[in-house]
Amino acid sequence: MEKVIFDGQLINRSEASVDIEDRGYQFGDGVYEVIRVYNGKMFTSKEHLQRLFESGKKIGMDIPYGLDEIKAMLEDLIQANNLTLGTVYLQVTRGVAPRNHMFPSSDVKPMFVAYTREVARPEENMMNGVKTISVEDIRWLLCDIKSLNLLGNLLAKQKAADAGCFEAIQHRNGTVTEGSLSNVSIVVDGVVKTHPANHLILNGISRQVMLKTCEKAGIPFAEKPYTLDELKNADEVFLTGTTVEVMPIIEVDGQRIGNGKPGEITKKLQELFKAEIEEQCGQLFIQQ
Ligand code: PSZ
Repeated sequence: MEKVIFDGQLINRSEASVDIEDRGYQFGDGVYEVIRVYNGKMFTSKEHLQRLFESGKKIGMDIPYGLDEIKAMLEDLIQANNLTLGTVYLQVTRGVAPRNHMFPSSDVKPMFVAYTREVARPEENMMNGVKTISVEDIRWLLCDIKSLNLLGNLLAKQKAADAGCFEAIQHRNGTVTEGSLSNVSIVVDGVVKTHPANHLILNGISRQVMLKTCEKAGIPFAEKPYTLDELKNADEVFLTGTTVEVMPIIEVDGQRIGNGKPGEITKKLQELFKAEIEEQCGQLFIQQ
């Protein structure tokens, strides 16, 4: 029987039912995280949970449990569902209260829910690279918050899917920000360049892991904005994200990147990323 965490309790999924006046359901008034699970162990859980607390703080919402308490709950959930390779999704909303734009009184307790899902590593896309399109970034200006409000991201992703592409690369007036569910980096003359972690992007945990591996391996990098034009003319382009890890981009708007194959530095970063996973979660085996 699949288990979920509902209002902090581990229960059967079939017994969990969300109140229609949950503020997450009514307003998208809440924050969330997705944490990767390899070999039954969470990867970079501390960083994800710290970001959850930061997101909560930025919207004036208390997370109703401590970091270690949440980590223990998630470990119990993963174990209860026998999850080895997948993700754990968790969200906290501002709770259940009669619909009103103003925040409810402080006696309304935020609602914590979590569930797991089996997700394979996207081996084929990681090996061959993916095609993308560019889209205008029409989202709000607090993209550093991992908020439940994802309409802008959904519209971007759907445009990509309709164009037969894996991801949409968003830009504001020609400055590349991020993907719909990933961060975007380019490689020019051996230097990795990625948008700085400010209010225009989500500071991806995978982005941070990737930058850490650059530092360790002596690969030069810069957290600086770059244009869509620079991206299209870059030697290499890649995505980072919880489910995509380090994923090569081979095409943007029908135009090839480099020679149309995953680049050498991207491949090196994939290996370094995998080594970070294996250090925390143990050895990874190729699927199938
Ligand atoms: O289930 C999925 O496919 C997931 S799991 C995480 C995401 C999607 N997205 C994370 C994300 C994002 O939503 C945006 C707008 N930018 C960057 C990222 C990458 O963040 P990390 O590396 O923390 O997952």
